[in-house]
Amino acid sequence: MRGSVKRALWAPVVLLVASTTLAACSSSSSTSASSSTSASSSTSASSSASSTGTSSAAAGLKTGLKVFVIPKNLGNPYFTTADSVQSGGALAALSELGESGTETSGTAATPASQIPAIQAAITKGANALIVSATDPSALCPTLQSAMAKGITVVTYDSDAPTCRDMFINQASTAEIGTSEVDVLAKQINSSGDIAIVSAAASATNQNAWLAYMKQGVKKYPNMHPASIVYGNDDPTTATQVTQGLLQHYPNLKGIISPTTVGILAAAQVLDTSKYRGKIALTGLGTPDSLKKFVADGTVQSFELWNPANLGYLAAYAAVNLASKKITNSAGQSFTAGKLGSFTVGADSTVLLGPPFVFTKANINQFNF
Ligand code: RAM
Repeated sequence: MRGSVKRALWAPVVLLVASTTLAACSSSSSTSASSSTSASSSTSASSSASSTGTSSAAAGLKTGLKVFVIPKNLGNPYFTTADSVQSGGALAALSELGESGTETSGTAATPASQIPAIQAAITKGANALIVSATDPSALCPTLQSAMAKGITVVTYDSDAPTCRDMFINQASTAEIGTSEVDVLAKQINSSGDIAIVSAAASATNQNAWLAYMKQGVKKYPNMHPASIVYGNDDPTTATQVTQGLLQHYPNLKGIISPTTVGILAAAQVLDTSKYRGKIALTGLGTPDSLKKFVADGTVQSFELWNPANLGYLAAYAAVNLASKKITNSAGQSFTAGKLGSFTVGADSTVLLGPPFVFTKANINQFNF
């Protein structure tokens, strides 16, 4: 009975997300113009050498296309890796192909912060948009208006299923959701109160993973879902909601945080003698940000894909579509430079591949 009562409580709640924090997030969007300008100026060189419509090294692909890469938010290291030239992400692929690549977004992972960047990209004459959706419903009218103008819309990382041409999925949604529960179960002997520190309540990817976690936990009758809290991909908020969990659930045994920002914040909160090794933490994180916590025992294992490869693949997909070299129909194939060949699957989705599982034994082999 206790289990079922707790299970019913594993519903989304916004715990200790101070309104002041949210206000701070949205007001910071006023700085997005300068952020996006600096991000875009770093990529403008790649475009100056080419003109729209000429064929590139990759046969049949147009060059000089204006492609805007629009992550959930700027300043999130996960997206910096996914998008940047330096890491070999989306802008590196666009440069290879002779396109004009620009990264732009707001600074908060909210539709209010992201939509103006999408609208500005449309106004600037975008040929393609590569978007990680903060909120599929809120973004849809803008993305649909882009598609109506003939602009290619590719989502990556977080989908907007009814208003894009193609989605580049980082890893199987089911596999991510269920494996995170399994990883945590192993660490806590399949027993005790557990909680989730998610990102934004509106994010497609987070909600898709959560749905599989809710299913997956049913396998473990002694694991009690206590709460889901939202850190909004903001370090301060993620820290506060994690601290709130610890206060409200003194018997908490484990946390899953399927967000790179959330898991880092949670690791920092748990990295004290009071909690280290007593409350298990897993989720999706970047190996570089969590090496310290794996070394000291705060985190045993967690997962992620290579974000740079995700961005790189999304860029190749967008250019292939915008060049009309492929359509978004299942069975269409294209080459994504150094990553090789990919085939479009059901729902116009392309899958990057299985995620990595990081542990003490392998984490130092990864640098992202
Ligand atoms: C965060 C974002 C992103 C997610 C990763 C794992 O940076 O929420 O959408 O895919 O974590």
